[in-house]
Amino acid sequence: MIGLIAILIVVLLAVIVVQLGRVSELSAKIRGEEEVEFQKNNRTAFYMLVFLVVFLVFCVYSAIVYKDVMLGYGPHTSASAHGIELDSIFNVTLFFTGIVFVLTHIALFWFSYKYREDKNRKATFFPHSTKLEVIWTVIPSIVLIFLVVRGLNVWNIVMSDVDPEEEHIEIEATGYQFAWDIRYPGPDGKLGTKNFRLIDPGTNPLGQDWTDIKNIDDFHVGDKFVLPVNKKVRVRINSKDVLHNFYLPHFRVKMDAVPGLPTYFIFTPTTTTAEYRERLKDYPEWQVPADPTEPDGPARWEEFNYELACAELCGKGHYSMRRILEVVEEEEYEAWLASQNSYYMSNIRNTDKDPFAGQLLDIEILQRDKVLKEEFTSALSDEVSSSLIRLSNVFFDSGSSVLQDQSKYELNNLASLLKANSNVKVELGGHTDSQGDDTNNRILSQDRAQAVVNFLRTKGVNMANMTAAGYGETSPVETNETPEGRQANRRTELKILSK
Ligand SMILES: [Cu+2]
Repeated sequence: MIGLIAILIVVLLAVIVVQLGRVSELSAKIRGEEEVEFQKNNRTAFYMLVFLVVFLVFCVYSAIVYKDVMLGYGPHTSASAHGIELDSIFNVTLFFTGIVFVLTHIALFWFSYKYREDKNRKATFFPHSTKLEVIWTVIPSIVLIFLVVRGLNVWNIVMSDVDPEEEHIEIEATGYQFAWDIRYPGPDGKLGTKNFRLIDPGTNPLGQDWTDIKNIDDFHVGDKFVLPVNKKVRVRINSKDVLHNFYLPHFRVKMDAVPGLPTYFIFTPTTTTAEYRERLKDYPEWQVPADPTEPDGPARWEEFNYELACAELCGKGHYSMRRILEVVEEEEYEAWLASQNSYYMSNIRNTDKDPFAGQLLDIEILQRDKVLKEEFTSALSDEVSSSLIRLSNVFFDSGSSVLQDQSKYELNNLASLLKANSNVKVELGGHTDSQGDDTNNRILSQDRAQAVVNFLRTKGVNMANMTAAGYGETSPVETNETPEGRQANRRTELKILSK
């Protein structure tokens, strides 16, 4: 063992001696080759300049060659109104950062050339320059202020909510693992209320409250949803489980779907699917067959579709959260709407989940919300003399003045109309059919009118603006001889007393 260590020490000493010899040899060489080294530095500095020119030429060239794949150009022009604005922000930012990119690269390579090794040059001591600091602070600040203000401006345009009076379509997208459930409001133009407690995967995936008359015509769509061109669309965005993201890349629409926190996005499609296909047709990459195994099949541009995707990595089935959006002309949209079936009518109607089971539900009732508002507004205008509005969705328990739950939606709507027009004075009139005792009918109708007034008061309508009147059976609108006629006579009416 000791022998082995002794041998090792001798070997190591030998190695050290050899290495020391090498070091001195090398240092002598360096002193002799200083000149060679100097020339090498000169050459490298020159190559830096050559690289600078080649690199910048390459950048400009690739920007020109690839301009069609840049946001906002050629086939990638936005298909929505606000998208054009968003793209222009990208491009303005690219313009300024492009200038900075070119200037800093010129400075970087020029300096490495200019300040290459020079035997006669001494380093300059340059601790501070106020002028330089002002320049490199003020110029970027001005550019940044410009970019931020422009960005905020566009952000405000994109994110401002729609005025409820403004014409628009409101749909709802609910994300879950792993699909989107898309709901349309149906002919009444209003989405019904939801309550997560009512969610039942089999019969009520969104938790729609069926006592809300607005839910009755709402319909759900499958893999494809359709929107009309040039109409403002507001999308309510929800999630049932984890974070998802409602992403329509061609329309520059992107918004998180957060469980428990409804979000929205408003956009106006400006290009139909057919127009977008026509646009793609001109580009070689879209002229190849859509299916490579079928060279004679349709080209890629013919098969193009707008896509809804989820832009939040939400689980292993994330990729399957895909839906197709078709943007069409108004008439085609109307035809598509008419071909859709209400979820309530096809799944809930007359089942044990239906609060209106066995009751008449004609399409006019579904339209009541809209009609009530229209009638109210026209009764306030001077041209119309009639100031009587029938409240067709106010129901009472048989023979009593207890309001049924399903009455609350129409009365809520009425309450908001009255609150918005606080100078309007109204009378709520109760009417019965001719069956039963006259006096009892008058008392019942008075109590019912009072129940409506009380309900409206709890919703914040000024008590001083409302009176209740019981007309009993004195003012029938139909004959009392038939059940239909009697049903029409049992009613609650709103009379506008002063505007
Ligand atoms: Cu997702």
